[in-house]
Amino acid sequence: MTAPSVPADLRHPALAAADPELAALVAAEERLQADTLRLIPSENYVSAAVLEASGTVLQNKYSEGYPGKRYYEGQQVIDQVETLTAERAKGLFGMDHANVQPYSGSPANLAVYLAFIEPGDTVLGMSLPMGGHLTHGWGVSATGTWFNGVQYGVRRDTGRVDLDEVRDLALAERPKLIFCGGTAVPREIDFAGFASIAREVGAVLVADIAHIAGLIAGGAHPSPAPHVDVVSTTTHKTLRGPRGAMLLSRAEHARAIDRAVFPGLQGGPHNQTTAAIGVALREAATPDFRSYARDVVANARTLGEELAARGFDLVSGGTDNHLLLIDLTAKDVPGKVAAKALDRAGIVVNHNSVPYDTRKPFDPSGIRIGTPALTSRGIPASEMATVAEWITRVVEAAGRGDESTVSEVRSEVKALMDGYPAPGLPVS
Ligand code: DSN
Repeated sequence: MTAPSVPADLRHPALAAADPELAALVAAEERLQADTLRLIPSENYVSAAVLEASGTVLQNKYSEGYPGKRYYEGQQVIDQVETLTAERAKGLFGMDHANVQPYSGSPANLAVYLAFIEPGDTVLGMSLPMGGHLTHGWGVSATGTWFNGVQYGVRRDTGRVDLDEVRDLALAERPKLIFCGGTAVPREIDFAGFASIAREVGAVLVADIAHIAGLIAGGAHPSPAPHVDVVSTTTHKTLRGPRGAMLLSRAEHARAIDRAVFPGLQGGPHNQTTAAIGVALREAATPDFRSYARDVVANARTLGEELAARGFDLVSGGTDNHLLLIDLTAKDVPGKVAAKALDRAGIVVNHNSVPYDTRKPFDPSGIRIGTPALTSRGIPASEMATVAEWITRVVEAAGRGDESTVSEVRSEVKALMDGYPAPGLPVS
């Protein structure tokens, strides 16, 4: 790939001097993130403080093991970093135990399997095309290959999970592990309902809150803490931390979780990431973050209403959280065609399967959008009509091959973005 001709950024002088080619790529990505309307619901902008913590000398240190029980010396500081971060995680999410070492969401979920079940055992999770995650027992994932993945979905008429159906499946299949949560679930998760099913069949219940962790921390979604055995989450979505993950659990599962993460699955933790998670958790405990979480949901709800008013078909009819799943079948534009046109217009989304999709996963009928990143820029609900109008113009233009409308919207997007500088990025 040819590096774009972007001048080396003075924000990273050592990088620019040592490796101008990569410095130029970093500067180009900064420009792209500053200039575009980023609507991928699993992405965000971290604060300058989180960025700084991610780039510290903590990354120079090996520390396999846990605080006080390491396989390397020189842990005087690292032990404090990890303990502080784990304490903040426990406090924020109200769980007895926190393991802050998983490298990301998939290894975190794999550690849960290692902690609680054996290969061949049954796991019940939401199917990927219905909104679940690969690691909830989907066939092409190791979790659906090494374990017996049984999958629930959403009802065709409501687009929502039907707990009676989940219970029937659980009673028939007797899973040892149940996952609730997912990656394209626009509605509130009924943790208490899942817990009652898990108790009935004697399964360990895991809430995968990767998408909604920030909403839970900010009080904009109910907490799983009173109901579930384990909470798995990434730290970089609505929680607005670095790319990483955490496993939280009841006290009785602490040892099994810790042994599964290390030495079961991973080697040394990424200490610079641990510190940056700690910073994000401190930020997430503030009143400002509570307002942010509320605003994320308000923006998504308003954007959903504006899109529905323009003829878009929202799976489940709307949203309770940060995310909208849109079926473009009625617009007669495939999801990928729409996503590519939106990208050319400076509106970044991802194409996504919708429940009961008749198209293939790599060329599906839908797009998935969300409001965490735009809300981090301070873009208010009053701008959602404009955003919905841009999406409408571009998707309809994509259907008729009208590139000039796409270019017009690109300029309008850039103008709005210039008015709402992104955290952690240079101002234009
Ligand atoms: N991180 C998930 C998402 O984009 O929702 C995919 O693994």
